[in-house]
Amino acid sequence: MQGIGVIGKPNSGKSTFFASATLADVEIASYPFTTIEPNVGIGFVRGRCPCSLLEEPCGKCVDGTRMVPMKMVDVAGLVPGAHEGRGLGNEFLSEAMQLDGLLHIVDLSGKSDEEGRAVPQHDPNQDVAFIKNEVEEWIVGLMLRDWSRIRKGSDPIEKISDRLSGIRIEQGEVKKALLDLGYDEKKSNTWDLRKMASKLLEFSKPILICANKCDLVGRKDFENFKTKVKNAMPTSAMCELALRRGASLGYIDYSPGGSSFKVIREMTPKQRAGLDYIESFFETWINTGVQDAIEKMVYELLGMIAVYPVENENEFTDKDGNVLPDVFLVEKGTTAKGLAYKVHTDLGEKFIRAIDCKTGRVIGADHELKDGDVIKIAAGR
Ligand SMILES: Nc1nc2c(ncn2[C@@H]2O[C@H](COP(=O)(O)OP(=O)(O)O)[C@@H](O)[C@H]2O)c(=O)[nH]1
Ligand SMILES: [Mg+2]
Repeated sequence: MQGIGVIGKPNSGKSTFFASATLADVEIASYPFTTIEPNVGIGFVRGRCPCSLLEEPCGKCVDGTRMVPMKMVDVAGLVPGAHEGRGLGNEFLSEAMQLDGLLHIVDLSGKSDEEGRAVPQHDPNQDVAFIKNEVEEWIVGLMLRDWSRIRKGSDPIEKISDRLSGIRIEQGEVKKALLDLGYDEKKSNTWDLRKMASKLLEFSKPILICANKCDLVGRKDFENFKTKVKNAMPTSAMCELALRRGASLGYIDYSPGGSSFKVIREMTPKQRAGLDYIESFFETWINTGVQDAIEKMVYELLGMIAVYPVENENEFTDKDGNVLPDVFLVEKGTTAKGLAYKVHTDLGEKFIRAIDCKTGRVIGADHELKDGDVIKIAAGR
């Protein structure tokens, strides 16, 4: 998995969202939850830890919840005309399109225009439309670079896939998109590149709308917004960041995705006022939505599952005795051998068989893995 990105216009809250998502006061295996480069960091999704099957807890999960790491990228702000290079839009779009899925952070408060400048009123639906437009036009531009060659002769699917391989859109996805649009290889087809771009995005680069700054509006405003943008989730990146900072500094108990927090250390009146704001936020909203949005993207829209490779099938340990040392996010449908390749190319090449450690059963190369599987891979020398 390459990771997920946050995109949107300037000032919608992308960096706040990214900072909150990549801040956690835990360090797991080789993944400190922190920023790798200014705009690249490690976030996580929650998973049920398989250590409940062991006599002793693994020590890496919190009450049975394991944080499964995943790369996140804070893509710089996109403005209208980005696909033509406005505001370095080309570069930013090309960075975003390397990723598996995108969270589009929309400013639901309506207090900033399409360029992120403060205004009294702005319709957030317009932002959903303009970002979609920029992303689609950028893909159209990519296909156009080769279009005369693609339309001539045979195998347009293969040629389009070639053109799009740089942004990791696979041949199967191109085929699915074209068939869905009524493409028929036996007939002469008319091509609507814009519709193709839209379909390709639908099948291979899901975009989830995060209606951010929901703390500044009421539920009704969100419901209104949602009538036009079906898959939107309400988020308050600012509240999530404050909560995670408070937790990492030891002032409060809070677990990401939670619906409350508990004060555990004395604080200044200013800090207290900040928490009062969040307390009233929780009266209207179930949670900040940040963790839920990430998990909806990873588990639902991208269809990922979390699997745990180990070396000892009874103890769930690696060769040094670390319990459940690693966890990988892989696509649904990944096989035992596929996992072996993800752990190490060598392990894939020398794969003999695997063991489903929860049941103790031997499984073959083509066995499809399930979420939460603990897998031992046996390989030759
Ligand atoms: N009230 C509120 N403000 C937010 C929220 N998220 C971000 N902001 C504020 O919006 C401004 C722009 O945020 P930033 O993350 O820098 O936006 P970016 O340009 O999209 O990266 C900052 O003042 C943030 O504190 C939110 O959920 N609620
Ligand atoms: Mg920013």
